[in-house]
Amino acid sequence: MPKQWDIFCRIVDNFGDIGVCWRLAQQLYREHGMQVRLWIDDLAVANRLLPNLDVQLPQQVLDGVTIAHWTADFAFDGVAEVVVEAFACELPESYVQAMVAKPPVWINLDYLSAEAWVETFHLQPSPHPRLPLKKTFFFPGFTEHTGGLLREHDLLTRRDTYQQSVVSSEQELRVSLFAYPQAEIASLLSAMAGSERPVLCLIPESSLLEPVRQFFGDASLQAGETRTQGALTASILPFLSQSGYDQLLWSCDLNFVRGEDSWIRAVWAGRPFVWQPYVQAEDTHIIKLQAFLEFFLPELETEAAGIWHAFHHGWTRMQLAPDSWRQLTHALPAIRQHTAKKAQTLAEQVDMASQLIIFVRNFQQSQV
Ligand code: TRH
Repeated sequence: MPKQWDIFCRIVDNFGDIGVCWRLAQQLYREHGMQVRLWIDDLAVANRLLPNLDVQLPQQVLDGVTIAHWTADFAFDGVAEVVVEAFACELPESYVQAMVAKPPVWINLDYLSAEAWVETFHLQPSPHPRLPLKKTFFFPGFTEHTGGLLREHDLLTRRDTYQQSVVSSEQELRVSLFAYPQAEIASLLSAMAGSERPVLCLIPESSLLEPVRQFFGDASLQAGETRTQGALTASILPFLSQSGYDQLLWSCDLNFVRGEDSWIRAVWAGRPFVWQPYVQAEDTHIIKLQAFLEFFLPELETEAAGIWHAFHHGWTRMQLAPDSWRQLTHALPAIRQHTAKKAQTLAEQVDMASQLIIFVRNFQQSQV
């Protein structure tokens, strides 16, 4: 079994690319004993998630993973046995040329989607147009015929222990909020302010801070501070570490998440969530949303499913219907039960890091 892995991560924008790559790198090292080098082009963004990263260093070891700065004058000391090109980030040309002498297992790790076509494209090979090299498309996904979802082997056990240790308030609805800044933040916060039940809304500091400041009419609002309006108490948290963010999700009655990685962490939290997909051209994100809801909602009782479906579409399309927040809060007990069950079922599938290991092993054997 090859042990040396190079993962290439180009941070397009936001935190999802590095969020996924870091989790994967960690898991390959911790759970499968791989030697992992993670190439990152933007150490400053990575530093938000990895507070112990030294952005000045060209190379460093963090939690067992070598992190190398991927700069314009890219230099490397040999090609790894397995190369992961995250999200079609395009490997440096010099690296690709060097791969020819001893071709590695070359994997393009794609974005997550619940769309049906993913099963067909998962593990399809793609020959290099000029060089005697071949890469394989690896698609994460929700079914057994895809590459699976990122999940550490002890994640649900740690979650259960944590959730049992937290006494939740019967009175207050505890919500975490992570979304794209163009979302209808003001409508949501004012619906929360008009709730029958007190709402504590926990907001990790991100690009959401600006719309939240506007809502409260207070440009000085910052991390560590709290504001109230009606039934709403909004608390700005510092941007959390990935494990701190997991715990936040585990502790809430409802989580607003976005993109790719926080979405799946919300699923694993087993608590109700509202997912806002990353906006893409030609409404591709709406297609992704619909595919996910079609996968996730069946077996939830009809009324709650209808409310949850409508809220997701309203939130993503930025057309929240006036009564949708009240309806959602009433449907939460049914949604909570359903999500917990769904997380348990999904956790019975082989996780993504293990599937990559299996693929690499099979690939090597087929070459002998
Ligand atoms: O930041 P994102 O919007 O990333 C997006 C998506 O991945 C999208 O698919 C991609 O195309 C685009 O980037 C380029 O959302 P995402 O995927 O949820 O990533 C956020 C990461 O940040 C995730 O790993 C969780 C982490 N996080 C923390 O560690 N602490 C925090 O306080 C918060 C709010 C998030």
